[in-house]
Amino acid sequence: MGLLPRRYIFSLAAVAATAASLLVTPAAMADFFSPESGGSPNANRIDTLYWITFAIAMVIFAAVIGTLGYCLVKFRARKGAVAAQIHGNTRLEIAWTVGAALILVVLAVVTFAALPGIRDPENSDAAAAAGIVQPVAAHGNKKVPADGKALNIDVNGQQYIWRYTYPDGDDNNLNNPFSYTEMVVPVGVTVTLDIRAQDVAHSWWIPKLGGKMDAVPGYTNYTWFKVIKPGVYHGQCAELCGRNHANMIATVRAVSPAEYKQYIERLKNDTKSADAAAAVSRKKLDANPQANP
Ligand SMILES: [Cu+2]
Repeated sequence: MGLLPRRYIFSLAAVAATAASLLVTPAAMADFFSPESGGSPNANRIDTLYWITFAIAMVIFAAVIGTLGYCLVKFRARKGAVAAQIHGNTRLEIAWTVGAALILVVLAVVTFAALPGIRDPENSDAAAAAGIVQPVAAHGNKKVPADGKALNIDVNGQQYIWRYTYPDGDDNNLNNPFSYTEMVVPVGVTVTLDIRAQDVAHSWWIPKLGGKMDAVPGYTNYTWFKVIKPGVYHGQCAELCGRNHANMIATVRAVSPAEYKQYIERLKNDTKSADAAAAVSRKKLDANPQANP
């Protein structure tokens, strides 16, 4: 027999192993207590709302545990002491019912006050938006900034990759610039997303840029973000979508507005030169169907 009974050693080992598994997967720690934030105003507001709720819960937790501790000591078993037999206490019962209801009302008011700032896209920074944002129409669940302009990017989930289609100013959606896995956006510009899936349900999630949004076949869901500072923001498909779900990663790379414009130009030129090369091959093949271009 050692210092501790065997069952305690097993429980301690289990707790230590669980804690260690968090250390080798730092991403799973997120911000540990609260949702990740810092990338976009909506994510920051989600974080603030979380901390307000957490603070209220902590006050209640301290009050409950404090009362419990006080009663444990004050009313502990003593020789000859006889416990009082109590049958209800109307005043106390009304007090804790009204108290609990009041807490719910406070949480509801705070939440509903914060929701519009989380759900509704805000305006782009004027300096960043020039030559990038376009008028975007609000409809159904789709919210747009108050000035009616945004950079609207199409997000398409498929097993097991994300495809992003950028606007190019004309009505033909078939010739738009697009990229896979990494989305490039300008800082300071409000990006509205139309989120779709073409096979099974996926979920778009870049934790530092806001909440998750389901990508469901047959539906279009909408969300937004506005990146505050340049950098790479990592995310992951958040809906188990098949055997390669774990590798369905997504990143948003936020660059200066000028760099964004260059990026889109490069995508367009890449597509143009690929089309031209394909046309040359086509011509060769038409001229000599036996040749392998
Ligand atoms: Cu997926």
